[in-house]
Amino acid sequence: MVTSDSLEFIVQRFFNPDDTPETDPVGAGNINDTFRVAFEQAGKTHSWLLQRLNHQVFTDPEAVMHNIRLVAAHLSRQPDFPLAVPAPLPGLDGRLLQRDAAGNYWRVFPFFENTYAPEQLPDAAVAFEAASAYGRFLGALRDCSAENIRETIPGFHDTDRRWEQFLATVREDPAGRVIGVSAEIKLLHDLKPVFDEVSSLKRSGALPLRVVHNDTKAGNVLLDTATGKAVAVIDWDTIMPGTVLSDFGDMVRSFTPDVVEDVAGPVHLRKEILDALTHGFLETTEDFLTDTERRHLLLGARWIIGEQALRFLTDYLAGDRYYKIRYPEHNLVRARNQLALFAEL
Ligand code: GN1
Ligand code: MG
Repeated sequence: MVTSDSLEFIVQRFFNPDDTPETDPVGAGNINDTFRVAFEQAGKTHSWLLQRLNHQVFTDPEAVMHNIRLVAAHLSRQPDFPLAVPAPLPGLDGRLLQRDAAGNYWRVFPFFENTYAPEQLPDAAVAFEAASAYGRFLGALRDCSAENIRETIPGFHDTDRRWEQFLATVREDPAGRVIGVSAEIKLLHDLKPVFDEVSSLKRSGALPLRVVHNDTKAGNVLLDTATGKAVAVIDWDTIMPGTVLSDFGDMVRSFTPDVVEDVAGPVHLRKEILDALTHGFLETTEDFLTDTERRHLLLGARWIIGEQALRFLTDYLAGDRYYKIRYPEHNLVRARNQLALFAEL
């Protein structure tokens, strides 16, 4: 966790405040640590989002900020882009990343007041609005050249590679957990043909390489609390060259279940939410998606739900090294939920 000394030091680096501002943890991210920093000035509160970047996961923090800066500039050049751009705030020395004594990397973003992230079982209207926002976001990136964007996590959606890592972890069984999850391991083997189908589609060159978000979960879009309208797409760390199939897939994965990702099921897929996502996404992407992309959106959902089951189970077997966990079987529960959702889809 983060010490209050370190937090205070970093706040100085960005704001040099006279008084110590209030800092509270916010959000439900599985990788980074996020805080709201609130300043009182003349009876008014001004808030910012302060975040510690997990540099075990993002081993090249400068590459992450390079991408974010580039994408922010790209979107800001488009007067009709309908969403807010969460451009990072430089520290007092002009750098976007500040390091504390322990070697952690910190950055600051705008805090959007009166918004919420629809993580708690969103209804169809919310799903439609969120999918439209993600669609517009991707549309605004359609002419952003993939060559200038760095790979912040190499092989992030290289499922063949993740499959090899899974097999190796099962073989080595470092936490002695394989014996308890043979049913789940078998289910992953059963869904392997979906991974193969995606891999061969990618290899065939039939899918355009685009700059995509890669983490389009329900927690990464902010909606206005009063009007329900989308305000911003956030969490840009995984923006990388890839395919829209995974962005649509991650929406289906995170919006459609009737139980949140972290709570033990039974999980069911809500068909009306799938329909709403599909409508919202197709409506805002019709002018640039290719036929091949459109026809394979559901394959994208099966892929990403399966891949996420693979990732969660691999991490459980590895002894919980990647995702933050809040209880001992957390990763296993997460993996089971994805497997159940896959079966329903
Ligand atoms: C992680 O940090 P967060 O919660 O936005 C993960 C995503 C997973 C997601 C599952 C860099 O996202 O890929 O889909 O958890 N991010 C990274 O909830 O691995
Ligand atoms: Mg993320």
